[in-house]
Amino acid sequence: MAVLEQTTSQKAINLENKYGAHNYHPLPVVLNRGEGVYVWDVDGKRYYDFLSAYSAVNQGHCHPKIVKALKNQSEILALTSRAFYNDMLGKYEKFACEYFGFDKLLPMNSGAEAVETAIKLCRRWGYEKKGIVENKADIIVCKNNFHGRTTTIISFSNDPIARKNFGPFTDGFIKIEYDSIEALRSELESNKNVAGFLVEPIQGEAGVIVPSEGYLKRAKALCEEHNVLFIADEIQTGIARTGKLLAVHYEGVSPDILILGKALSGGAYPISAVFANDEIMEVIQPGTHGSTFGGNPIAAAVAIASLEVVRDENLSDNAYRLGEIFRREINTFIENSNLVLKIRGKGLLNAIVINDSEESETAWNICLKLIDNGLLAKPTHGNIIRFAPPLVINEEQLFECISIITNTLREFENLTL
Ligand code: IF1
Repeated sequence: MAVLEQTTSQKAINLENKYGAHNYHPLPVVLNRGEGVYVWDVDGKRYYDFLSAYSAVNQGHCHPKIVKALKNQSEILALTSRAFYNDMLGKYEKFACEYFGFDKLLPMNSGAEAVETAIKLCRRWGYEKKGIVENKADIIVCKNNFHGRTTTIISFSNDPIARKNFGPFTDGFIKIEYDSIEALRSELESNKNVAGFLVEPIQGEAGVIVPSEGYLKRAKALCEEHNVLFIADEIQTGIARTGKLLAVHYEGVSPDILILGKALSGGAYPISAVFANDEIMEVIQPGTHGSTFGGNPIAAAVAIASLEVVRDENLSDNAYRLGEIFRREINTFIENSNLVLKIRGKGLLNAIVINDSEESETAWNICLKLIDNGLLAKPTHGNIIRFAPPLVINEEQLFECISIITNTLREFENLTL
């Protein structure tokens, strides 16, 4: 290729750099096609996708059933707004409520919107049902949480990069240590204005932090004891990703409020939802909340198809079984490694911890080498790499990816750390 001719990749990167806000630092790969567990770059190179758009593409890229639902509905009726009824929303609400075991859902679009919705729902319940003095409600959250990027949500983040120069922030949130029942008990016993406890069943962005066995069950019991809503943010861990339909199901926990997003659409369309039973959801009355696109006919059709795929293709069982294999094989590698300290996760939501500082470039450099070797993954911190393929991956493909990952890691083993 002529030296002066910019590659298609370079042109695409230059366009984004020139015309797009620089709110991300993507890995240097330009994708133009996705199918199942694979994506291709503009030069025709194929990769295994081990990020799955942060667990939005659990059903695999461009799943034919989901694409068909998207195309069909978009040619019939795309958007009515909620000023009118439509023939798809009620069907979806019934299907999804029975699927997850709740009386009602409130349909939104992005994950952060659903988290904001859950916060409003919890606060209003606190005032109107629990009797907290208005504007005094507190919601307990965990340190190192990630629940989205709106101003209210970053108000309770402790990530300085996500917060700096975005103030002033929203009051009414109390941060406690994650995975600490004592910290939760202490706050609940001393503070009668707590309306809810918002928690990720596994902290994704923090580095796939899996809490102690029994943490979620005991936290739910404490919330019940203190008349506080247990709010599960399953936007990343939900919909079969961890080997159960919901990560809270490992401990038999039924949240008072369930927040879903991402794989509710299989990556085809922004769809999120907040689930609750009537005694909570009934505090929402006409005019108290809404969204132009929330609950639109395309979202309804796509979400039904996406959830049917999870059920019909047994994606939870597949994620559970292949996750066990993945962690077993990587742990075997770790036994003889100075580079990798541990692997942690459930189902097909896993991460390895590199024996280097959070500020190091090691994880990034490993991901660059993984790109050369045909697999896409991204560090979640300087020393942690998340591995989360689409849940439709089969055993043969998983073993090929395990080879790619371990062979790539070996190239970094002899570096002085
Ligand atoms: C980014 C990671 C970050 C989430 C949980 C709510 C949301 C997310 C548990 C908000 C979104 C995405 C956002 C994306 C990168 C990714 C992410 F954890 F998955 F890796 F950022 F922490 N609750 N997570 O994971 O949903 O509004 O994005 O639809 O913002 O960089 P959203």
